[in-house]
Amino acid sequence: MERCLLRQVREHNGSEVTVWGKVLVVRDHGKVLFIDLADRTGSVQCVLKGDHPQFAEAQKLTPESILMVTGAVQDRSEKNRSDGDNGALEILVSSFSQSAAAQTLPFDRDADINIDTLFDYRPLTLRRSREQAVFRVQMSVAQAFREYLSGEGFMEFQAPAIVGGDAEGGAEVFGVDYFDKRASLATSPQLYKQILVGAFERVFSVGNVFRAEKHSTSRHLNEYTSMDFEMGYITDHTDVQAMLEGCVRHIVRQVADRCKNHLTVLEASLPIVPETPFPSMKLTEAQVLLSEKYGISCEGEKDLAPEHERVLCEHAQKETGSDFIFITHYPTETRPMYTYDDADDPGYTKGFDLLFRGIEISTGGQRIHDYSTLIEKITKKTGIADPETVFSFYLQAFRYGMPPHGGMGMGLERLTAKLCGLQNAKEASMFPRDRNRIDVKLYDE
Ligand code: AMO
Repeated sequence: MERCLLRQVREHNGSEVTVWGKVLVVRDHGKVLFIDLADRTGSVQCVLKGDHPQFAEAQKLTPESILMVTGAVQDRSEKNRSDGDNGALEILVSSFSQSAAAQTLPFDRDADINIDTLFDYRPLTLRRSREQAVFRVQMSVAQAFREYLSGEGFMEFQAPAIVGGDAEGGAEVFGVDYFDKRASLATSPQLYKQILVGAFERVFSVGNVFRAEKHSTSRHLNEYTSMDFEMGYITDHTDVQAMLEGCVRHIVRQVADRCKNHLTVLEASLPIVPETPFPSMKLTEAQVLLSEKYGISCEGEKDLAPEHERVLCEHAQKETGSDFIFITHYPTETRPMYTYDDADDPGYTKGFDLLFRGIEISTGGQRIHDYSTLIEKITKKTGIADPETVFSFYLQAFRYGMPPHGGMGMGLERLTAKLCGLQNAKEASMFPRDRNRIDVKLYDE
């Protein structure tokens, strides 16, 4: 008999179906035994009476075992009904066969577990409803990102992971042996997305990037998924901010629409996304605010500390009702070589960070498009006297006419974690890599 998905069982009330899934729980009452079975679409209660020829076999079934069940769909007795899609139904088992038996899980499926257990048993913890909800939300985020930008005339591309030179400043790259040469893993698709503006005008990518940062924090991964876009013919960084705002609005709307049940499982609340431009302030203004209103003295510092980002987000929420805030104009010296300087604000750049629920989720801005300005900036930043010797491939795009352009990169794990109310961005990575872990722990504490 053809497999009936559990979502469709209710369409067959009164007739026989064959369902195939995994055992969630077995409840043995002696004279009657219940098996809760789940597949990707839902769950259902299966029932066996004590005189069933396979009753003794059923008593030995363990959670997580894979079971094919054939039986008649019927209404549950009034007092046994529960909430949920198949809560008023059950399958009266005529026969079952076990496709795979499971050992006992090494943790309690529904309990809170610590982060090491979460990752030590990742092949199994991904089966928990909480983790399923996180990655369903994540899928909707990436899907909505693609939808929005495709609708705005952007073309998707796949960026290379093996690169010759680094875009973001050099220090934190993983080197790889590339035949008899040295190459590295890409820290971002930056140089490629800029090159592609010269060819396609508007491009985006969703792909893995690698950072050899020795951080052990709740926001850093050594491999993460970067959602990037780059667009030509802009006036300045505010055009990029406006595009990102539209994109974030679409993402949140789609998550709200498609992920109601998952958000409920996670006890997560949707963020407030303004329909008007998001609040935005310069770094120096933010520092004055932090100092004058919150007694945090950080004026003159080159960047915001995590604590500053947290306070600024709380401020934006309280004062403007927005869960998002842009901080613009970081100092030239802290930003990569491709960043556009603001002639009206010497020493500062036409770029931004987007903060959400206490953390930076995106960086972006206008880029230098003029060949000689770029050559000058690369030399100043890197000390390379003739940038053509190192960056000639990238520089071709600029020698042959490049429109004013800009773009941004957004970490999928950080955004997902904040939407789902997770404490650690690593929880929003199916298989996180950090200093201490590539699937298995690398060092004993
Ligand atoms: P940046 O290096 O700021 O900018 O990264 C952009 C966004 O990527 C995420 N992110 C990370 N997520 C997890 N672990 C990490 N180690 C990590 N590092 C960064 C953050 C961050 O805001 N090329 C520029 C982007 C651009 O200007 O287009 C870049 O990569 O969410």
